[in-house]
Amino acid sequence: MRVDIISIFPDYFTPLDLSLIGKARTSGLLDLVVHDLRTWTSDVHRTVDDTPYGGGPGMVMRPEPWSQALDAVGPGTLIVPSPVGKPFTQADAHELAAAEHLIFACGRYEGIDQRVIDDAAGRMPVREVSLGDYVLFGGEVAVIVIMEAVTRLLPGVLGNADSLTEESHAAGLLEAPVYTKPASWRGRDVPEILRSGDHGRIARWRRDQSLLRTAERRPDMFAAYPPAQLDRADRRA
Ligand code: 6GU
Repeated sequence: MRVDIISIFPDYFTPLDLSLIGKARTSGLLDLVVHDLRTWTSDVHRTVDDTPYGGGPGMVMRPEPWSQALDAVGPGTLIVPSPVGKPFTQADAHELAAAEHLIFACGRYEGIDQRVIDDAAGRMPVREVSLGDYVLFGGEVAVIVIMEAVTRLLPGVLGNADSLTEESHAAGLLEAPVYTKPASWRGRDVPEILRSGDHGRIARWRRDQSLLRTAERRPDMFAAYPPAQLDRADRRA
């Protein structure tokens, strides 16, 4: 997969050299390039922003540097992280993981001139995505989050493909709690059933914990869970 990230703060992306994303890059599974938006400015001050039409606080990113940047790196699937985007989900991560080329446009200040996004949509798929109902300084940290969610879905990145099918959100439920050694710690014991070796009962216990956790912590997710996916033992739980 090819990924281009455009930002006025390229230094934000040094974490993408580390851990499994770094490994995906050195192994050639991920070809990721970070660009400084100011590369595509033409004035001596390398200006990327201006005052908003209609008035109001803050500054807006000017269209000219963005159009030149997108012409230089595109076309590809353009992702614009923004608090006014559609909520980013695991389903989106799967869709993006299937793309050949992703382009991330990191806005700062009050955002990017809307015409940049509308104009790009005439040439390539565009998604404005939000991480949640809060406001960040800019799209940079959101891009790191989205890249983690996407990269771990690329074939060959995770050693154990089972971690993908078993995990929270894959099945529309939260995962059960997990434990490791020691069996007793600060007077707290690992649930006996997990040490029983009875794989049938363990699977049932985990399923029950998933349902209970989801119902308590994510009533929205629980309500959306297809009733056809509930078995008879689930209904008892
Ligand atoms: Cl994706 N970007 C910014 N700037 N703020 C956000 C966000 C994204 N998601 C929530 N708040």
